[in-house]
Amino acid sequence: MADLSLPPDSLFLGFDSSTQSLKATVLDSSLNIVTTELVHFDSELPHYKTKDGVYRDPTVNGRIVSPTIMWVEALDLILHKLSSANFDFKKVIAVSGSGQQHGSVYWQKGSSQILTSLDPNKSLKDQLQNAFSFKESPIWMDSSTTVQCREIENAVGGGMVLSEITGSRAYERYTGPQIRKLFSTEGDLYERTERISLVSSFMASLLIGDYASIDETDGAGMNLMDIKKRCWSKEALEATATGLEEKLGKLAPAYATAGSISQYFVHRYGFEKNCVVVQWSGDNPNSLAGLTLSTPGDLAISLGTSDTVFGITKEHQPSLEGHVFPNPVDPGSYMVMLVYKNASLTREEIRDRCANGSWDVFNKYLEQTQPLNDGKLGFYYTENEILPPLPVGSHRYVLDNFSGESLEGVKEREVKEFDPPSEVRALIEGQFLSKRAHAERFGMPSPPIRIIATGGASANENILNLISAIFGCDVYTVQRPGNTCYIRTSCIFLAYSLIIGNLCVFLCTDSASLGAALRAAHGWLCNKKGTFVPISCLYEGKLEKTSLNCKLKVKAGDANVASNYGLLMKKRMEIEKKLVEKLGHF
Ligand code: XUL
Repeated sequence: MADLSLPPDSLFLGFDSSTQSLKATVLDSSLNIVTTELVHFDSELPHYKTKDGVYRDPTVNGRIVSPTIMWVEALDLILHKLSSANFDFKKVIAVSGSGQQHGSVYWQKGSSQILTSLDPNKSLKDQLQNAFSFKESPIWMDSSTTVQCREIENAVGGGMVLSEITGSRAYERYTGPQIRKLFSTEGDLYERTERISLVSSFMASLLIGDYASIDETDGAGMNLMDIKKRCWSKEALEATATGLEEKLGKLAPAYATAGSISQYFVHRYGFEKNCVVVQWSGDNPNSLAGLTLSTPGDLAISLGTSDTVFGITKEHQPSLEGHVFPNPVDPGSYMVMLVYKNASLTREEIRDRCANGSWDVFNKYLEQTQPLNDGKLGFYYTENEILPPLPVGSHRYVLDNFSGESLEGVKEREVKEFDPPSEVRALIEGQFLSKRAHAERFGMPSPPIRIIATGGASANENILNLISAIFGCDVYTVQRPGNTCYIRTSCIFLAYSLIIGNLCVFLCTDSASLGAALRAAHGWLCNKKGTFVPISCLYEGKLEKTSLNCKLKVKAGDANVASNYGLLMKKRMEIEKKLVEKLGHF
């Protein structure tokens, strides 16, 4: 039998370059977490003056960007922090990572030269300061490209045709519409761009000291790639900008090796020169890997700066809602996904406004109030939402005559406010009713066999109880050794946490950096074998002994409650439809 084992004593490093932070997770060869690290942008790199890791442009509706050089500085800082903690870089035989999806980086002509000759005695920031034609990277929160979306869809024959070709209709945050906007409005800077990277391939480029390919999974988040053939689509490229194919470079499978780690990291941090960098991919695809999602009946819900719902399917069925990507760890299947922009930042806004800024009070309100919230339904958007496409605003309704048994004679009445406990429940019930409704509409399993919850809010048992009640299935979370890791209080913004002295106990729920570390091991193995090997070879028969193991947290509750929620969901979708008809284009 072929030897598919990982070398004992070797380590695998996974990053997650996300909206608010850069995280790192290290796995050993038994796939157990040995260390984690984090750089929080707002608090640890305050000179960029970001809020939540981004700039919200007050002069252009929906324009949201991040300073590209901040991500560069964060990479040196996180490695410096690991080095100060005596982390042994020599043992790392493979590195990979996750990037927030869709965000793009614009390398100025001549930058490849800088990248290939980085000096380990100077910081990355000092050397790459002038490497970008656009200094601010458009990111996934941006919603300023509605015009470009319609132009691209019209040019290829409509939204459904684009979805058939690329896996999604045109979305404002997708990289193609973002590129089209820069091409149309700042043509000279576009001309001066020699390479366009995604956040994922950008970070991989820093590590290999050369332009890394875009991986086929994250590439599907651009409205530019032919999802079946896994190459750039001529029609989509032509509809977007001229000279684009050359600026995008080649595509590569997620399990491929991008290159060896550059001399910069060998000399500055002590990596071995033959340490390989496996293609980085998007944060959601890496979470799918980290949650070891492999059964089509399983659904994952990730609760973070964005909330996402995703699962696996064998077929690509084009739709005007949701997204399809190639599965990053199985070339024979696809990943399907829904994305919500109003997620943890909206939960925090309501916690601050209604619960004195305290998660304890927030949780008490969830415990005090009854399922179905006496027919109170709320829609809360602190950012322009993706799903449904509604602008910033709140809408509250009371359903008169609603008992949960039938919708006959039930009428909605709009109200201005709810009492604080009802507001908290309306927010959380609303977020998960919407997820259930859209997941059902998109053809995801209903009810799912099980839900695996991840991300900061999956540490909140009240929220897990509500997920199980609304979806009517068991809810699992990802288990960690001891379920905690210790990091400095600067991370406090990022998860439900408990302060002990000057440390906080942080529930390690970042499946994106964990998935990246796992993919580093997978890519290393594929590289060693010279061919693709199924990722399950790494953990088959021993999953419960690894940090990848999922744990049952809440058993499926009363089926009647889930069915009552089904009625509330139906009513919510009727109201949502009316709201979209009235306000739906921003
Ligand atoms: C996915 C999406 C977000 C970002 C967040 O389509 O836009 O989930 O990936 O990092």
